[in-house]
Amino acid sequence: MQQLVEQIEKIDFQSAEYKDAYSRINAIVIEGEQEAHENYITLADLLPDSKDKLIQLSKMESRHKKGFEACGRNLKVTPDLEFAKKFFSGLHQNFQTAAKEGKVVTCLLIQSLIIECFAIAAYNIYIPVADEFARKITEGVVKEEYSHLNFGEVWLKANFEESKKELEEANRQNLPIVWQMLNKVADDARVLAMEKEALVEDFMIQYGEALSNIGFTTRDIMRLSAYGLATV
Ligand code: PL3
Ligand code: FE2
Ligand code: FE2
Repeated sequence: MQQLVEQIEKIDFQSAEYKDAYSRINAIVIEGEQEAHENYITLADLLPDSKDKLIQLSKMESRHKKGFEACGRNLKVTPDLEFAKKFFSGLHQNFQTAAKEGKVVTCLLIQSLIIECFAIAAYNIYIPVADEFARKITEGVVKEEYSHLNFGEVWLKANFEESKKELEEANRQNLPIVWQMLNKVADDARVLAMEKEALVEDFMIQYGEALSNIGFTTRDIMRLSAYGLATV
C-alpha cells in the first residue's frame, strides 16, 4: 500500500512521457468502447428476444466512450485512434466473421466475456493510479461493465450444453489475440503505473470466474483461460 501511495505521488500526468503513452491507451479504450457499442447492436439483431436489453447495453457503451474522450481532453492528450483501430483489428475481424455466420456463441464470447473481462481488469488496475478526473469516470464505467459480463454469463449458462463446443473453439481462436494485445500495450501501461503482470492476473481471475459461472469445471477453466499464454 505504502509503495502504491509513493508510486502515485510520483506520477506526473503532464509529463511528455505520460501524455505520449496516454495518447495510445486512451485511444484503445475509446476504440474498445466504440467496438463494444457496435457489437451489442449486432448482437441485438442476432438475439431478438434480448433486443431491448442489448440496445440498452450498446447505449451504455457510447456513454463510456464519451467519458474516456473527456479523460483525454482533460489531460490535453489527442488519442491515436489509428493505432487503436489496428490494436482491435484481430478481435474485430473475428467478431464480424462470426456474426455473418450467425455464430451467436462466438460473438458473445468475444464481446461479453473476453472484451468485458479485459476492460474490467484494465479499469480495476487503472483506478488507483489514475488522475482524479479519470478515476471518477472509470469507477462509474467499471460498475456497468460487470453487468455486460453478466449478460453473456447468463445467456451462455442457460445454453451451456449446446454452446460448449463452439465456446472451446472460439476461446482457442481468440484468447491468444488477447495475450498479443496485452503485450502491445504493456510498455505504455507501465508508464501509467499499470503492471502487465497485474493485468494478466486480473484478467485470468475475471475470465476464470466467468467460465465457472457459465458451468465449466475447474479443470476446463485452467485449460481454457491459460490457452496461448505460454507464448507471451
Ligand atoms: C467494453 O465495454 C469496453 C472495452 C474496452 C477495452 C479496453 C481494453 C484496455 C486495455 C488497455 C490497458 C490499459 C487500460 C487503461 C485504462 C484507462
Ligand atoms: Fe464499456
Ligand atoms: Fe461493456
